[in-house]
Amino acid sequence: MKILEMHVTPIALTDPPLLNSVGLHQPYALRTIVELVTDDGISGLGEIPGSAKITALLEAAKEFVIGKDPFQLNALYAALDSQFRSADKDFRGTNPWDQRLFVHLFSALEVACYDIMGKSLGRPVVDLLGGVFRERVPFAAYLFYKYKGAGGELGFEIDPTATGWAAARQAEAVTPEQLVAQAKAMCEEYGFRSLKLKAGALEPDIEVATMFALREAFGPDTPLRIDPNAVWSLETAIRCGEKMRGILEYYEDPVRGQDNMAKLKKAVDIPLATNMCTTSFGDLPNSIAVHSEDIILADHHYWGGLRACQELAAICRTFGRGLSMHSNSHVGISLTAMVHLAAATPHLTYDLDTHYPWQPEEILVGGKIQFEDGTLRVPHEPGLGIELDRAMLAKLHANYIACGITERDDAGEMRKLKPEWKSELTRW
Ligand code: GKR
Ligand code: MG
Repeated sequence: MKILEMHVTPIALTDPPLLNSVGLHQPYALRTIVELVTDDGISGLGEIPGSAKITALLEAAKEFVIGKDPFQLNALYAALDSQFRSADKDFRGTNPWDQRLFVHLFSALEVACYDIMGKSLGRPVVDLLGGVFRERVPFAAYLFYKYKGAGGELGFEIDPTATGWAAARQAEAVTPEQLVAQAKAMCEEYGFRSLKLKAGALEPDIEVATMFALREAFGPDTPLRIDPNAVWSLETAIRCGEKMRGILEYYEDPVRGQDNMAKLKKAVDIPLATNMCTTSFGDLPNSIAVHSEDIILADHHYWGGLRACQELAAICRTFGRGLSMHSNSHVGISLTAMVHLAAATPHLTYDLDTHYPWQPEEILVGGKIQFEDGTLRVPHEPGLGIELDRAMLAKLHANYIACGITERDDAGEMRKLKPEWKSELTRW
């Protein structure tokens, strides 16, 4: 079997004005869809964060992908590694999201190859990753402070006819009370059982008060997490950690870097989690040595694919670290790949993150994937078990062309409202 065609389609998804430590979400979030087609007409799908840089890299990779056997992932990796790895310099960057390109590139192609392998064998991807360990994969509610607005064409406007979660997604949330309302609406719609607050956006005391308001509203049996994306000083993280000690399931990246995380760990008795300080295999030896976190939030887009995340799971199990999954704005190809991976990975110890509720669009036949009690069932159909809605893909590609955004820039978006605003590595 050979790959004959590779199609790369950047898309732009409606994204509301969500706040984080580095500014404000732009009205559109970028993703890139990759489709591989084999000589026997089987097609496979992959999805990764979008940017002009990743589109260019994928285009440059085409000549090394076409002609390869989708079952020979090691050969594909070797061919791409020798051409593109050095260009990347493993630079993760200081933003909450990972800016390395090579891991994204390989992740998109690996997932598409797994989709092809599954379809050609008549088996779901989960079966190629070791088989079903759990039928249903649990996710957490991902809560954001936000300005009023639907994002996309509406920007800071809202659709007054929206109801339920569609209305709550557009509502302002800058106080603990508004955040609780957002959490209730999201949980009502999706059935999530754990809550994660994206913090680092407002004064730490307001964010701590929000955690207590969530605890009050949801009770002690709902696990709570807070993620300031590394903009708290060690002193602030210790002070806030001491306050929240009894109510947190885990404390995600309150401070920057493994050494600060290790110091925090010694000072407060709360499990620490990360998708910022330990983000590659190269980071693992020091993570283990200094014990910078208890839980690693894997992400197949950032760790270089599904198999890489299973290798990470084995390392976490060996060294007594927990494992969960990180997320960024995405549609159903990424979500479904996460579900196959999670279903096949026994050592996955927490409900997964997903931004999925924040995006109204879907590019799969059947529309938005439906959650049941905060979980998704692993598909049993061949491959990923999904089908591309080509009309929606074309529409969201047209959004990409029209919106003019080619790189995520939350700080720039915030400066449109507050010209003096600037990113800081440690803000509080
Ligand atoms: O989308 O604002 C955001 C998040 O902050 C995202 O970029 C992070 O990568 O979800 C993230 C996290 O740090 O957990
Ligand atoms: Mg995080």
